[in-house]
Amino acid sequence: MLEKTWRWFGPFDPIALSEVKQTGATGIVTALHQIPVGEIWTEADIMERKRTIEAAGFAWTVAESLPVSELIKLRSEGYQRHIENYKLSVRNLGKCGIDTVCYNFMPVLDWSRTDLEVPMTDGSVTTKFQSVAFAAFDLCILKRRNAERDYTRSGAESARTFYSSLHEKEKARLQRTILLGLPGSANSFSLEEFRAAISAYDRIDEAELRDNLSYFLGQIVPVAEESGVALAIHPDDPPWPLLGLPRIVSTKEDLRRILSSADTFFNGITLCAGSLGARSDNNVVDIAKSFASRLHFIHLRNVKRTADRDFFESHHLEGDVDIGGVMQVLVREQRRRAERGGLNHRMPIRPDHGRLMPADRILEKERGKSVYPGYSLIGRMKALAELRGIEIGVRRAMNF
Ligand code: CS2
Ligand code: MN
Repeated sequence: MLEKTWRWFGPFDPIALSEVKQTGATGIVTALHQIPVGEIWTEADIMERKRTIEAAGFAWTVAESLPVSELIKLRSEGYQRHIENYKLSVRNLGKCGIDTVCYNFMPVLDWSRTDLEVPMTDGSVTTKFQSVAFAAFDLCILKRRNAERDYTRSGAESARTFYSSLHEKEKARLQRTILLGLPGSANSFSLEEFRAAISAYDRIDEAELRDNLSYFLGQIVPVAEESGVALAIHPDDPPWPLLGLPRIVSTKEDLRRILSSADTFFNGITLCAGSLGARSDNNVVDIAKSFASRLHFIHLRNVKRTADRDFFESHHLEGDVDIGGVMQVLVREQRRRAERGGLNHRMPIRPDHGRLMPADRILEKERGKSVYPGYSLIGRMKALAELRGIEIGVRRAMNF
């Protein structure tokens, strides 16, 4: 069976490991969020977290994420120190027996949505991305220099009309949503900080960012290989450029290029079905098949596309991505790896996001802590249950 994992944000996560126990997950995916991006994950810090996880009866199987600093992505002043630190963190993870590292290479932003609280008719709450709202933020709230260049005339006009249709409260909510910090961090940007972070990329186009990624891989992959740690790049979410920032991990072609830039097992992919699936020209099953031998971590999640570059997060078995088809590829690949006695045949998967259920709200109230959007207990428990069921169904049908 594929290894079932659960993302846990550490001791401050409102969900306890004792609760994760009933979900069917056996592996924990976590990060040392307390360590500033760019600094070293020491063996002592890693071991402390590992012991907490093991004491609760789990294994720590993937580091998600070992974040890549903006300095490295920009390759600007100070990046070498961060690269050396990254190498040390990878070595330390290897020494502590953590053999998979997830990271991404998205400038400034991690995943982006325009609404994190979309009520659905079944009473659950989901997230969505709406291009016109994002453009409205860019043109009317952020007022990014030269933003006009990134939109067609009619696109910009629709964004302005959309913006003027919003109440003040809705405008403020849109701003808050887009500036919200990454999952795992409590910080969010101010508009000023956000502008500065973006303008650092003024001179960086797609080609240059690709170059910086291959430089990074050239430095880190040999260390990963020596340490027995498989690197797994997470695709862009959503998989297209935002705010004039280049994005280079969005399509099958992008992934092919990354894999061939350092052609070893240790340079691999996190297959995030929901991220890739937001683009109608990405066939996730085909992508999974094409790169099966280099998939080190799998995020299963689904999206429903409502227009070009608009989507909401659907229930896991209901969106546009053929999760059953992806599962077939994974099950086949796991068998192949096991037969070869190969590396990494655990093939860790996790439900990436779940709906916020009314019962999750009660839990939040009781604990006086809110969960990160997409990271509630009941919503993800449902998702994981569905994924486990579909895996067994697929295995039966394939006689595996
Ligand atoms: C995650 C990402 O919540 C999510 O969507 O898949 O935040 C992911 O952890 C990072 O992009 C990986 O570096
Ligand atoms: Mn993901």
